[in-house]
Amino acid sequence: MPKHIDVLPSFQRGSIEFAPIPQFVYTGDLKTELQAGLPPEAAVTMYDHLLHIRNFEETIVQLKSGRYKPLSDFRFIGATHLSIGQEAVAVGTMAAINPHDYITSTHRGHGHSIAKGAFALDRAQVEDLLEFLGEAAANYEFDEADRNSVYQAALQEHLFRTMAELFGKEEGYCRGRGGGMHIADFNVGHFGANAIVGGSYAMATGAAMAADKLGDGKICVCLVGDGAANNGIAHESYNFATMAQFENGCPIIYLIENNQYGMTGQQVGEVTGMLRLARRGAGYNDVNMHAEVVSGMDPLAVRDAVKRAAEKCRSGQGPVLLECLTYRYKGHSLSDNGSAYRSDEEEAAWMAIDPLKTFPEQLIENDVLDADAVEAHKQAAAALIEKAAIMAGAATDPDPGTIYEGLYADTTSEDLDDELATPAEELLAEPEKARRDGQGRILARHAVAEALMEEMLRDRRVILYGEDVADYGGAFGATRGLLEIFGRKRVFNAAISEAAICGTAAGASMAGLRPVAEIMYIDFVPMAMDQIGNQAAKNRYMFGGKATLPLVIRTTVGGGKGYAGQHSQSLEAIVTMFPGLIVVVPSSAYDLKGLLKSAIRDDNPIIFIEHQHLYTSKDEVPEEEYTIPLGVGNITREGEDITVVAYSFMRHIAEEAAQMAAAEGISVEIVDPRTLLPLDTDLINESVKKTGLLLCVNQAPSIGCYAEHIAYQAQEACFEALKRPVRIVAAHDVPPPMAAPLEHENIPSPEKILRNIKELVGK
Ligand SMILES: Cc1ncc(C[n+]2csc(CCOP(=O)(O)OP(=O)(O)O)c2C)c(N)n1
Ligand SMILES: [Mg+2]
Repeated sequence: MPKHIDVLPSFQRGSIEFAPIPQFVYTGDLKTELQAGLPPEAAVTMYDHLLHIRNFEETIVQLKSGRYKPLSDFRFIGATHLSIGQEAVAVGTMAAINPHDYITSTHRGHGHSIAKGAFALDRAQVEDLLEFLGEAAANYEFDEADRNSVYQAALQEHLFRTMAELFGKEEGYCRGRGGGMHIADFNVGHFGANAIVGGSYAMATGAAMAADKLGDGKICVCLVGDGAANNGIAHESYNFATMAQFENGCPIIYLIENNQYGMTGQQVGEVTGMLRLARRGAGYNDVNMHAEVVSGMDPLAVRDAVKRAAEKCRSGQGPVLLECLTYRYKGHSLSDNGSAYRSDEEEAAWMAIDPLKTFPEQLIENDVLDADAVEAHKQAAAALIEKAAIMAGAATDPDPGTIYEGLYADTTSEDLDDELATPAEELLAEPEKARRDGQGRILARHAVAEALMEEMLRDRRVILYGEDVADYGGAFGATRGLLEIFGRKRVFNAAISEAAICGTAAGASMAGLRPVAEIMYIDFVPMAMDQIGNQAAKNRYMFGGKATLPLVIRTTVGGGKGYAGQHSQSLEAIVTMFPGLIVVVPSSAYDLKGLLKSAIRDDNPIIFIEHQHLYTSKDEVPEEEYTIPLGVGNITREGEDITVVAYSFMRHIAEEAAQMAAAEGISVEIVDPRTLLPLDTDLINESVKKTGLLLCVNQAPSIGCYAEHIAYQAQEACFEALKRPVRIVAAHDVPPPMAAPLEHENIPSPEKILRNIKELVGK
């Protein structure tokens, strides 16, 4: 690919100029909005939703105290992070975006969820309202010919599903698997509240990136707290979204809902060095991320700012950073009354500009509603919430027998519509298969590139990114040639931001792409552990089985090169601790290609671990289409006396040992599980039952390694058949050392495996 920007030396004296960051530019009010064409009904709707949120949250206060009369016997469990005082942000934001636009939310996200769903219903046609109600329609009385009566039923159902989720009920938006801190509604682009502070930053960025690459006109609003804005992932995400290579910009609004405190840590004067967090926009691109400070106590100001920001995003100028100043009237949760770190004066000053007071005043002043009507709206909102709570109290507790439901998607992209193939005119170079040698063999790294190429041709939603994967072709050359064929829209270098790489892949996968991300060494995976373990792995289950995350994170394991502690670890076990992930550990070029193709087609988040030693090994790899199913192991050597389970490169070390054992008359069977999560226990245990002896080999230190799990499950399943206790050959319990003799001692060798085989067999 031709280089388009040369980096030439330039040392001109001067200073770096920053454009000013505007604050509180909105000068309007309800009067000017009405004059400018805001329908009075729309203003009333905004008021209604302010009331719904306030009432909902106040009901939680009552429920938690046990004094909620309509449900006096109900015991409310779960978190109580309430947004009383902050309603104008939720309402102003959702009033400004389209129903299909994406949002991500926070642990304090009841209001976001209520407003996102409610504004979507406001704009829905009768058919859509009926579809939303589904079978629940039978629970309501309404007249299909009267949109308003259908709407009232749908709104009631929405508030009920929200409350039911907080109550942990089957009818809740996430079937009670997520609760209030993880509520999501994929029907209206609500990609989830997040109880990891800042956890949604990268996912939101990925969703916006997907919207841009798919050209579907959507934007994403990433709602975060002031505390979240100080987390590392915030900075990685801002940088990712402002990468100059995104020529259309990234259509995301980072909306910091600054309620002045983290849990108790105060943003101004304590945990940051600046007055306004919007200032950070200047750190990421030359237009300050169009940053702006907005009154978060005025729903019209928020609506105005978000509307302008959304227009910027839709016209290719994203991202935008908005800071909305607001205040939570309650403590961090109901176990904190806020008095340890806040003054009465401060609380009173914010409450004096309460949107639930100022907005209805404006409605009355502008003759939109009279005082009686305002009162009637208050009563109506209270009645809706009360009914939602009563219905939620009577709703269904999940059946413990359903505990695994929603963990894995059982779908793939196997039956793909031809229209999703990459059109020939989009190809920048002729795609060519790797050149085979006389025996039909290719290098394993070429097998990886070939799998990627084939899948990118087959499905235009597959994109590839990571550190140095573009022009350079990846640190191990496994992506070489792909940029030339597919161009930078689909193959691009990410910043050195492992968390942002993995988190954006998760978000993009929820928004319609099928990303393949590369993390150069598995040693760097801990940098991205929240994104992998708390976000990608858990989203489907936490959101009631409603999210689909077809993404692959390719990474590598090394060792044996003297790269020492931080480039030689075998960390596969840490990703197996997160149910929801699939973990693949191929051991040959043939398997790399077939398994990677299956992984890309699978609808689950996959960690695909390639061993660096394999890249330059050769194997016969057909040019013809083939895939290898995930979760199915392989007997790579048949034997009678002992079973050795070994995966990835260790399979080859075990095979060397098996050959040496054969010379001594011992017949070794080798099982390569190929996938660790899920594990092909049937294949392993069948072999163990046949041989009566099991040795598990892996390259990780012995404590907590995956071989321990293989050993444990086998001794449980095959206890009767086992002649001796199961054994493990693993690395020593030290960080990988650099010096050759130490490193050699550390990594399981054929000799060490042979010694253990002989001891087990008794020879
Ligand atoms: C990564 C992480 N660290 C700490 C916490 C504990 N915690 C929960 S909410 C919170 C404060 C978050 O502050 P902010 O982002 O401003 O949101 P707010 O609570 O003010 O809405 C903290 C520290 C957490 N959930 N996640
Ligand atoms: Mg805060």
